[in-house]
Amino acid sequence: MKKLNVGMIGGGFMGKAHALAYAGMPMFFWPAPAIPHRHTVVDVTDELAKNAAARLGFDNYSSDWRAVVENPEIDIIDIVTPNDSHAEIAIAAAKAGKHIISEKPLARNAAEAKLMLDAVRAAGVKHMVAFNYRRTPAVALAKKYIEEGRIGKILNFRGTYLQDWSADPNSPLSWRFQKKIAGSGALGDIGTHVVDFARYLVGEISDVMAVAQTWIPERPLQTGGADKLGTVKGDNEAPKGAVDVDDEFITLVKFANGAIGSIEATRNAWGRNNFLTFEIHGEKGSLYFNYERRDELKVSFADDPADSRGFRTVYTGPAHPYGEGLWPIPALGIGYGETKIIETYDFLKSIASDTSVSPDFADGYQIAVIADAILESAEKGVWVKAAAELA
Ligand code: NAI
Ligand code: SOE
Repeated sequence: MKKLNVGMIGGGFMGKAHALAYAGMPMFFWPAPAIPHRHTVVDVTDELAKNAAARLGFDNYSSDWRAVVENPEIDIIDIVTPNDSHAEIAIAAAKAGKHIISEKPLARNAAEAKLMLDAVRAAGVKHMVAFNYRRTPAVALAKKYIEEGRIGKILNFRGTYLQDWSADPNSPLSWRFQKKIAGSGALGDIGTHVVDFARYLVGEISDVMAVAQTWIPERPLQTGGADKLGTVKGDNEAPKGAVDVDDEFITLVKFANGAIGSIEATRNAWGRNNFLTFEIHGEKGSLYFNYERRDELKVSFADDPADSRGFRTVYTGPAHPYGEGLWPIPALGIGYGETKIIETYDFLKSIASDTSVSPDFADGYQIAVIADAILESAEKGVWVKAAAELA
């Protein structure tokens, strides 16, 4: 079985999730399309990188991502750094002929994302952007029902992503609150996951009409380091820095196929944790998903008997997408790790079988175009077109 050497750039939250997926994928999906080998992990200092290698099971470590990108032993570059370095690393990796998986959002804006797309296309390498939530089996099941026509023509998509880790003003000014690093706030960080759902399940978004707000304009400074997502508080007496990204946005959307809908995201909604939801209404039925109950897809079909009409719950398991590799009884529990394991499986399958995989950098670019359009609409108070030229 082919072994593919991974060079992973970044050893924080996503470094942990991706390393777990490299270790776990062949245990779930056997025969594996290829065996991912944790070759080298990179972080900003040798000390951090050495620590990451020990924790995450990599053979080697480095503080020089350029050297790792150029290393002929490496087959895959995995980008799990904050958003400002995705483009530079991906473009260098493409030039070096490496297959690339990059965390979301693909880049800070559409212009950067386009350069990344051009680079992977010119190099002919495989590329994927890590919108892993669409690989939750219940979400893939919704896609299957839609493709089978079970809910008919789609009329409406209503999507939310609500968290509360930044609602406390003492959650420090990590990279996620700085435009020069993150590109945007709740929009790029979590709203783009909902945009991915909308495009995956309904179709291309053509127009947006948005509002956006920054609720907490300054936060205690944090110098460098991984984002602890509000679990380590800043010092209220410490110097503060300005937040220059959105804390919250809401947008109306029009789809190219005529459907309409809304998308909203905030990290300031006390009581909400990973409240990533969609409700889709079609001419023949409705579907509802909430990641906080990710084993469940709620379904209601128009031809259900009148005396039992209403949402019922399908618990995902062996009969459903990816069921052949996951746990043998429905509702044993799909976790965040499993979504990353499935993502890794599909990415390695695309490399081993020389086929494309979705979402790829073209999807990441179109999502960046939509995100830019949402910001423009919020600023100008007008509808904005959101379609990229993808010739
Ligand atoms: P984090 O702050 O936990 O970790 C980032 C790591 O990258 C740190 O160890 C940092 O020292 C290192 N780093 C920064 N610049 C570097 C460079 N130039 N070279 C090497 N290492 C560098 O960040 P987290 O949460 O892991 O986020 C990373 C990326 O993953 C972001 O793009 C984020 O949007 C995305 N993400 C995606 C999630 C998903 O569900 N798909 C969940 C969380 C984050
Ligand atoms: C923080 O809001 C975060 O870690 C995002 O960066 C991820 O994309 C999301 O999946 C979980 O929350």
